Amino acid sequence: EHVCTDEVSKAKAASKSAGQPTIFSKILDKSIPADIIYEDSQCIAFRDVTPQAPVHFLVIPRKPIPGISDVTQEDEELLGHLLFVASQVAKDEKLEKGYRVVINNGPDGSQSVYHLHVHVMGGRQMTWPPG
Ligand code: D5M
Repeated sequence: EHVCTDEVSKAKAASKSAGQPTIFSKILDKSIPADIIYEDSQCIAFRDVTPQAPVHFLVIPRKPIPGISDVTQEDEELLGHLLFVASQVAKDEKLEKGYRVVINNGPDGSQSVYHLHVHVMGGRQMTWPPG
């Protein structure tokens, strides 16, 4: 089996830069713009530039953790906070009919930006399984 969609090849290329500063560091330091819809001392949420649903935003920690596979026990509360914020922003975005929360990790997970982020997608019927 040989899967080679554009998304997948982009993600595989990106994994080679793991550990380097990412585009999300620039969003965090405001050197590039983003549509930020929530921020606090630990995280920010902003709209995804390539939305896969009518509502698609990302919640990212200010701490530059490359991915979910890189967390340590000291990140346990932060991880809970990211999910809590995801739920609150989903409410603000009026996703009362439901939504999907996704964390892509590593090449097989098609992660393309190596700064931990929680995707929240809603506003349409999602399907299962994801690709
Ligand atoms: O998803 C990374 C996501 O990040 C992908 O859905 C596009 C989004 N992205 C990339 N650059 C930007 C900027 N500059 N603003 C907003 N959103 C962005 P992954 O889970 O790594 O595949």
